[in-house]
Amino acid sequence: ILKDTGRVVDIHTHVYVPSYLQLLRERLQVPRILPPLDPDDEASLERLVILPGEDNDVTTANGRPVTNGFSDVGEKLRFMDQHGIDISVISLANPWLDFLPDTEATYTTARNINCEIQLMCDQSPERLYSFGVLPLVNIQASIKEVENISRLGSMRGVIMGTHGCEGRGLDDPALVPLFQAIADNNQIIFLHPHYGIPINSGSALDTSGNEKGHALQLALGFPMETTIAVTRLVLSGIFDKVPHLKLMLAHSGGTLPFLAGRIDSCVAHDGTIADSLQHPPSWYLKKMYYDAVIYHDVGILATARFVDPKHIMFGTDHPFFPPPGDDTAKPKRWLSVDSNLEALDHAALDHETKRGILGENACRLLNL
Ligand code: 5CU
Repeated sequence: ILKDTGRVVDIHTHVYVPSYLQLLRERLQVPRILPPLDPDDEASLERLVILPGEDNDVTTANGRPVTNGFSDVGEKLRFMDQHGIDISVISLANPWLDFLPDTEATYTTARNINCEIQLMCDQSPERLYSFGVLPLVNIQASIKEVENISRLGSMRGVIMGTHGCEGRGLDDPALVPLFQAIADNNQIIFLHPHYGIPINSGSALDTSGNEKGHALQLALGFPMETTIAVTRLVLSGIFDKVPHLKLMLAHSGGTLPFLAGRIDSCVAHDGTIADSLQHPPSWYLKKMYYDAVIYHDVGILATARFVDPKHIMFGTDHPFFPPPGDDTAKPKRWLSVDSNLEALDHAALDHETKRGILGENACRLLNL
């Protein structure tokens, strides 16, 4: 689609290491893995049910098939070859370890998963890098894990959701020492949604439980979750306390590039909040990094007009969103990848800028 692109880097691409899949298989509550729908059919795959409330809606209760792409590094490399991707920065997919209790076993689980991810990357060290995972239920254990991650050669930072420690969110003051440790270790946080927006079940604004499949939750709930969590984080003043904290936001920052002006304006009209910050909210938002997983040239362009386009990086969200339809009739290329490539191709940006988004920006930022 795009010619003469230089290195292509996928910074939004997930894995579930085998031990994590096993952990989900042993669970009776979401997040969990269900057995294949048709146990007599060898081609029938296990089902991943992870989103809150997904099991209560007839259109989502069967989750999504657990394809090889979730855990097989060979499959990841085949997918990369198929789509001309030179380097992938892999990360555990949601909901990470958010649902585990505060025990030594949880800290060990984080350590083991990071070790498994590093071993995956060791199979193709020129092509695979990674983000580690933290046992966020315990902040001291997470700080220790950040130090461990610094010793793992493929790792460039950590992936986390919006849950924080025991669901208190990212603006929980108790997280400040963890953010400080992440920044001091020169790691970046890849912030990714999972929960959607908290609305009482049955509300007209629910994005899940409405018998409309996953579309509303993934297309709207996820980006609004990111938008709210990051705005709260900015308003907490964390970037005045830890100015060198680096964040990379999934899905082009949810709706932040579009809403930044409104956030600035509302804060400017509230003296107490405005005085608690050294800069307007958009000043901090412009320092962040954004993926390009937005599937439309208008979304790419809005992001590129809001932040320095050097802060934007290509991603695929593999192995989620495989080609729709019958497995046997799978097209060679994935629609989800090509729609993001086409969006970039069609965006009114110059060639150097597109080249940067496709790979060079990630190489520079993450030292790949
Ligand atoms: O299909 C889905 O539910 C997802 C998900 O959970 N996480 C993600 O990154 N993409 C799609």
